[in-house]
Amino acid sequence: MPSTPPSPRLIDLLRGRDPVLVLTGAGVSRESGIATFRDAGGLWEGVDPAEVATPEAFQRDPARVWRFYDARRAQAADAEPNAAHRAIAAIEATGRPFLLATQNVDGLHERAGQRGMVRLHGTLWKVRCTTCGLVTEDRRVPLVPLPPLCACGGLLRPEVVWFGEVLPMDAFGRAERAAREARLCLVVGTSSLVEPAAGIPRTALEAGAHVVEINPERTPLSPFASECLTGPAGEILPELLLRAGIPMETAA
Ligand code: BV8
Ligand code: ZN
Repeated sequence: MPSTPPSPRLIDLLRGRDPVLVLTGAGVSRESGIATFRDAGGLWEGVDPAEVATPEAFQRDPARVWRFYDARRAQAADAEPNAAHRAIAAIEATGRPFLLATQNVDGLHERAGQRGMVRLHGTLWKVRCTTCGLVTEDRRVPLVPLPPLCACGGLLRPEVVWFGEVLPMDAFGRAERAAREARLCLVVGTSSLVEPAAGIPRTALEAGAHVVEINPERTPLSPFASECLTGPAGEILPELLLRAGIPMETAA
């Protein structure tokens, strides 16, 4: 359990029927064995994001960018959802108004049975043709040839949001609306460094929600959060559900 126990307010809100918004980042997949971006040993240690996560990088060297994403697809394909993913799906399963807004692209929330969710930064498991614009599901691991080509001959890119690219407006719009309605906002496993996703919990705070950060480390959100539960999400979330009497789905 986290260093500081959860507040009675948090347990009451989890027990209740008020709307809940959950925002997740790479930390929620850490206990599935998927590297985060900015932790020690993370995906971007020794790699400049501008080299692999911008349209310019893709323009300059598509094979280099695809090697980075092909490796992440292989890692995600081998990973299983962990207790944090299952706990978030269990909160939704209570039937209260719920939305998950994830920055993650690994597909583990979906595999944990999550329904009501928006993907703020896209998904590893779709590709988009840079010539004809066709978006298709693509689960090939590994990708051969690399870089992959569309049936029209055009170069395919990952359907993810790179730096300098606009987030999918419907996804971001739904997350912002949910942030204004939520009475409880759980912010799980994100360094809260990347905008505009990092602004979503601020919207919830301004609308009077109880905002709870679940993270082993402090982040720029920590000083503003209603409470911070310090520790791994895979331990803290199941414990919270136990205290709130919310059943965890048995392994799907
Ligand atoms: C936009 C691609 C504008 C997908 C990603 C200054 C200069 C340049 C740009 C900017 C700037 N200031 C602001 C910007 C904009 C920029 C930005 O925010 N930059 C930051 C870095 C300064 N944002 C953008 O460019 C966005 N677009 O603004 O467009 C625009 C407007 C109009 C018209 C045109 C354009 C696009 C943002 C999306 C970028 N894409 N990646 C992919 O490959 O996945 S960002 C990348 O970071 C990932 O997508 C990831 O989702 C995101 C956030 O990272 P986290 O998920 O938080 O992961 P991280 O490793 O950082 O943290 C993990 C956390 O987990 C840690 O806190 C750790 O303690 C914790 N943890 C570890 N273990 C556990 C745990 N927690 C719980 N349990 C555990 N067990
Ligand atoms: Zn095409």
